[in-house]
Amino acid sequence: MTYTSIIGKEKIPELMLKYEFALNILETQLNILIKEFSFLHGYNPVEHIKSRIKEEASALKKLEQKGYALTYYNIVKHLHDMIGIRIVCSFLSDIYDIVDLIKSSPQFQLKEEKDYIKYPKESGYISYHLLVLVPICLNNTIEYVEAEIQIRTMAMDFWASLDHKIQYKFSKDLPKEISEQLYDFSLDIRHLDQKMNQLNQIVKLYDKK
Ligand code: 0O2
Repeated sequence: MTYTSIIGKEKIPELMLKYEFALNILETQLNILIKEFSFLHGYNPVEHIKSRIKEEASALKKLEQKGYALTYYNIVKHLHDMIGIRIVCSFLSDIYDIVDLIKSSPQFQLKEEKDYIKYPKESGYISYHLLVLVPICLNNTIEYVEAEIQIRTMAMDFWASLDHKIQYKFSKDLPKEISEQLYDFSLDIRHLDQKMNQLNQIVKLYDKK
């Protein structure tokens, strides 16, 4: 698949620039929010943050997988994760602290929320997704750009990274025995996260003593 096959491709460079601006704003806002949280609570719930703008080739592949024509319009309308930020936390409870923090901040406009922790995907995928609208000012007008924030523990991130690698290797046709094993491993991850979270509650009691 080539870049030249997109309808409206002349508008893509400007779109990519908008994504870059929006990502810069989002990263700054999130960093401030998390630093303030750490200052107030004396605890930083975040292990690390990763961000990316989806490359054109991946965007085209995703449009094709979703059955949409390769157009500029469809990228804007149907790809909600062109801007992606992943916040990796230590413990399960940290995820909900971060989610509450983002949702209660007036800086973020929430568009959608997906709790794949309570309702894991069929593959076994677990994470918390927030879709936010980032305001950017261009030519004296405010435009809202969508961005997906994925919030997960290190254990969930470990599973998702390896799952992604394996899925990529097999393209669409993941053999059943492999998808079943991946699902089973995701159950182990969920169990481990719960146990670690319980242990952390006990550790917190020691802090209070
Ligand atoms: P990449 O390479 O991470 O960018 P929708 O937006 O609701 O129309 P979509 O896009 O499928 O549908 O939304 P979803 O499932 O809420 O979020 C998509 C992203 O979540 C994926 O982006 C992955 O990052 C992650 N994800 C979802 N399901 C899985 C899974 O089964 N395994 C892994 N490893 N990650 C998953 P991309 O664009 O698919 O990939």
